[in-house]
Amino acid sequence: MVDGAGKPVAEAVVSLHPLDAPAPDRDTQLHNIEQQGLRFVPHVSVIGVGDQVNFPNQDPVRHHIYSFSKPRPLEIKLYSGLPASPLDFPSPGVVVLGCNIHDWMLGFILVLDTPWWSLTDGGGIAAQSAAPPGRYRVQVWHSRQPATAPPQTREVVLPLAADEVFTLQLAPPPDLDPPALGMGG
Ligand SMILES: [Cu+2]
Repeated sequence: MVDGAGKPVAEAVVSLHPLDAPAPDRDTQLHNIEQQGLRFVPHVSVIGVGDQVNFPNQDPVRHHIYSFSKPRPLEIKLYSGLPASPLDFPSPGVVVLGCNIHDWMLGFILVLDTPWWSLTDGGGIAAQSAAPPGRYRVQVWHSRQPATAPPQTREVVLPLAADEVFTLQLAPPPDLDPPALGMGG
């Protein structure tokens, strides 16, 4: 995985979607996305279709989190502590999280309909050895892809005859730091 300048891209999510057979069944899981230090932790979560997510608020202030994303619009109005129940994510896609109170808060949930995915490392490399031989759609997604850019996809046959190279155009890193307090003026 490289960027426009040919440099390795870390933390891209590479997933394999089988074309010849349905993806295997898997047990659904419960995930946590905390609000901690006025941020979403983790900043990026990868979950499976049908999984559930809890949004525990660890901060001493209330948050009001929302998403307008098509796969899973959501809103949890001003709350402290643990919301009454986790939310389910029945459709694949990218869910962008925000907070009505704290404009800089930004988080992502990538919902995948396959168990075969991995993250690129510091060298831009992702390896996947669990998927059986066959035809797959490879999907590549990164949280810094421009919001309007869909994940990149390509069809491949496993086992690969040669490494596949993807080039991603990425936006600059967002500023996730809460504004400095007491610096008014
Ligand atoms: Cu907030």
